[in-house]
Amino acid sequence: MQKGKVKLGQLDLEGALIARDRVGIQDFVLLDAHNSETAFLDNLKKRFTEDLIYTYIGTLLISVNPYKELDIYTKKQMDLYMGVNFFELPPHIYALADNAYHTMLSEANNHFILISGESGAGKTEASKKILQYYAVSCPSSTLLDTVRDRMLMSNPVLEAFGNAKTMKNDNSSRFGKYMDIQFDIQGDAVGGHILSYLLEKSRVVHQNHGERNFHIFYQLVEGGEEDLLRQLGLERDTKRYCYLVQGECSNVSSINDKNDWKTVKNALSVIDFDASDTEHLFGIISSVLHLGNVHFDRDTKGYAILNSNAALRWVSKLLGVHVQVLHGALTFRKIEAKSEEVLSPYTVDHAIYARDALAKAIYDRAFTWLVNRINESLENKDSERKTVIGLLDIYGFEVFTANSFEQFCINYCNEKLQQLFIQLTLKAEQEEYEAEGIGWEPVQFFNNKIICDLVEEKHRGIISVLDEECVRPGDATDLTFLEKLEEKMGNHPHFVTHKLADKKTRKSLERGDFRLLHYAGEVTYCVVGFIDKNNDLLYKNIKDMMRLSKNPIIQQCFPATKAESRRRPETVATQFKNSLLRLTEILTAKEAWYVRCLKSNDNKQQGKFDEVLVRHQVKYLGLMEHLRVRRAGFAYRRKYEVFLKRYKPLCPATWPHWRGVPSEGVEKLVQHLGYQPDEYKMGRTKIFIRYARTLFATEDAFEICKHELATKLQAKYKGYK
Ligand code: AOV
Ligand code: MG
Repeated sequence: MQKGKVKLGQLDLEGALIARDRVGIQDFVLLDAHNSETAFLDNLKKRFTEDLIYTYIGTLLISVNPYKELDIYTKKQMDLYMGVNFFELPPHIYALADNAYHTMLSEANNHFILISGESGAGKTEASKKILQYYAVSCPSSTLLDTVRDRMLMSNPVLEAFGNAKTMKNDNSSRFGKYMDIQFDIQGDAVGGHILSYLLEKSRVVHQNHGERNFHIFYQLVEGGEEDLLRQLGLERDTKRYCYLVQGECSNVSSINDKNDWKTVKNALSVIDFDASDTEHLFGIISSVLHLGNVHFDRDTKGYAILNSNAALRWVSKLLGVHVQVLHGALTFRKIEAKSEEVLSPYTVDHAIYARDALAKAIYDRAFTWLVNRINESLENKDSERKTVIGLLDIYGFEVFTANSFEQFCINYCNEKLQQLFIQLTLKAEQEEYEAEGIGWEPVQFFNNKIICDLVEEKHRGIISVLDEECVRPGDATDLTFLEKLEEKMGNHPHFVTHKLADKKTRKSLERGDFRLLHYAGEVTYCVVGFIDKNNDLLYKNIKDMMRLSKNPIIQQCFPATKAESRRRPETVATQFKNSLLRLTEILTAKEAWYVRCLKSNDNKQQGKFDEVLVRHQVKYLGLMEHLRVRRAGFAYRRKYEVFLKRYKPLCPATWPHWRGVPSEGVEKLVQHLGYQPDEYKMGRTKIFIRYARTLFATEDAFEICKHELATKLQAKYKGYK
């Protein structure tokens, strides 16, 4: 649609909207057989085969992972989508980004883009595309170029430290990320802020077969300069490091660690890391590798003694702690009894446990430090009013052969986001029609609140039961935790254990497992390690040692506290639950946009559309229900006052002033504009407009009218100059 050519009363922009040829329909709202799942899938598949990976449901964007580079993310494409209405061009992630941006500017409010989908579906790629679009397309000034570069460069850095190869995805996010991009009133990107969520730190010391540790370790060992490796005591051979070999796949064909190292080094310099920061950061990364090579033997009494000193010396040097103190902390536990301290020697298993706990703590805290450091470099200190677009990219739903506490947290997080989606689209939308007195046939949907409650409910949910076992003195173990679960939630329709397995899912279950029937599918969790990972305790002498470290980053990661607080720290699951609650609050205060990513197949194979897999995702993501609500519902709604205030120049009866009741003014206005009866409904406080195109056409008319008014005014006042 060309601007300026709109004729009011002829609002149907057929040519641009309905392209029904071989490329399928670009907005499901226009699909004839809108109730048929098969027609829905056919359309997705048809488009996917033509490399058209994006399709709309109204303003929601569906993206199907093509597993190949497409030529649709060029600067030329970005320019094409800039400032253009949603439905004028083929669906694109840029269109969504651009519309969020322009709505933010014109309404001066905050927005967020929720990117969801299971592991490997394309969330991280989508979030990068959006960020690139803002960085490249928003108005620019040299001063702000640094901020943009830093925002872009924060990505490779965080991915290096927070992503890893899993069985599902060669570049899987192992932390959750929410990033605010701040804009000033002119629309310039002026700053950013990142919140990170629960890093999967167990990966530092253990990887399942076919998986890797975090990318940065391999990048450093493969790509690090000779001098640097010498300084860090590293050899250029990932196989020499116990923490890197368990998955037996240090080389991955899709990953070039050497090149990635260069990218990360360059990115670090852009986000303002100086030589000393870099030296200390990589000192820490290397200390973890050396720590993994510290081994223990058994002495005659069965206690742990150090096998060799070489690795230990490097750890001591790089962390800036005394080698004797380190030795002590890894082989003895300090127990405080009344006024004296007693040293109790570790068994080999215990020593390994202490070593691994230290490695995880170091890496996890260094990661948090890194996020804070990036935030400092993105901070905009200017107090001028800013609006934001938040980008949410978390770890997707995942099911492995063995699932533990980490998957439990990740999948719980996905339940929460699905719940938010339901709340904001299916539920709130339908409730609003009711409240506004708009006639409405309710659309049924599966509400996963029941599963969220099962996990998080106070005093009754799985997290509560786990926390109780974690503080119970005496003989609490992973198995007693499982027993408590059986006792408390045995009857819950989404919870299954060994005893109940056959009745509910007809699939047998190991004794130490429990199964949750998640919105996205069944997951069997092994309880081993739940108590320990949830407690996440670090022995006191290890903490004391780290506080005396000479490495300035470690000093910030293990700050000296005056007196160790008597209060028990919150458990990992509870902290995570609370951080998700805060995230929900942050998001619900903003206007939402959705990108739903679908995985095309399980083999990362390009061009393959696995119908069964895609159908399953379409189902559990609630896309059909969303479409039903969208089709029967209204694309836009505005309070009468707001609508009238903006569009009143378009009608002689309302311009320049409408003195009557706002709803009557709106009625006059839309009749003058030629809205057809099926295009809108009048609610109690708002006008509801069925199709986005109606509003867009009105908006275009408004632009023309504004222009005409301005010209008239100019002509009128010319004489006064
Ligand atoms: P995820 O973020 O959703 O998974 P990614 O965004 O990392 O998934 O995508 C996985 C892989 O799919 C990428 O590394 C690309 O190879 C490919 N891919 C995804 N989107 C596109 C695209 N638009 N064009 C081309 N290739 C793409 V996870 O973080 O595991 O939940 O936890
Ligand atoms: Mg990801």
